[in-house]
Amino acid sequence: MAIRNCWHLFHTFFDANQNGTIDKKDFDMALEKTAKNRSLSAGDAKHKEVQESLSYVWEHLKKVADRDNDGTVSTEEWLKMWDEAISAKQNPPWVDRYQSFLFEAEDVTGDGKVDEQEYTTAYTSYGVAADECKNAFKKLTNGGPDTISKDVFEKRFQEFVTSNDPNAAGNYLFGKASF
Ligand SMILES: [Ca+2]
Ligand SMILES: [Ca+2]
Repeated sequence: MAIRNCWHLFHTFFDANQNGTIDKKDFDMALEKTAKNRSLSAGDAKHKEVQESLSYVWEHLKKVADRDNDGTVSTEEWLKMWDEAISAKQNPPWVDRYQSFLFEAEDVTGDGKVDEQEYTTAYTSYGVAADECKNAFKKLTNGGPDTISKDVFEKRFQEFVTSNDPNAAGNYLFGKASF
């Protein structure tokens, strides 16, 4: 994966409390953000589903990446996980579930498509500037429909992870329009 994408994913999305490592607390914050964006209350079936997805992602991320078993994933451990995944041409085992979580977190109306408004709302909650989100969404959907389906989302995710082409649309999946 292009190294900038690797760090963008780490610092903007996974290390939610920005303390330089990924641990359970970051996933608790991700749950809070998602509940707020989607107006979910604790006890709702949907809230429970999101919580289960995030636990799954964290448990599997920890299993594959936390080599020294200290309960956190450091930047070195994160990088090593991706290096190995890319060499093996196989996504880490938590990726499918994370994609589904993220897509559903963004698709507020639940119509199976993410539009510019939904994309911007989701990523501004992770601290990406709204203008940057809007520009990134244009690049992400360049030449296609103005919404992202789950299939397209998954294709762009693979580009984000594996492509070294700075013009690949997948670079814009996580709200960053300039590098
Ligand atoms: Ca953290
Ligand atoms: Ca560790």
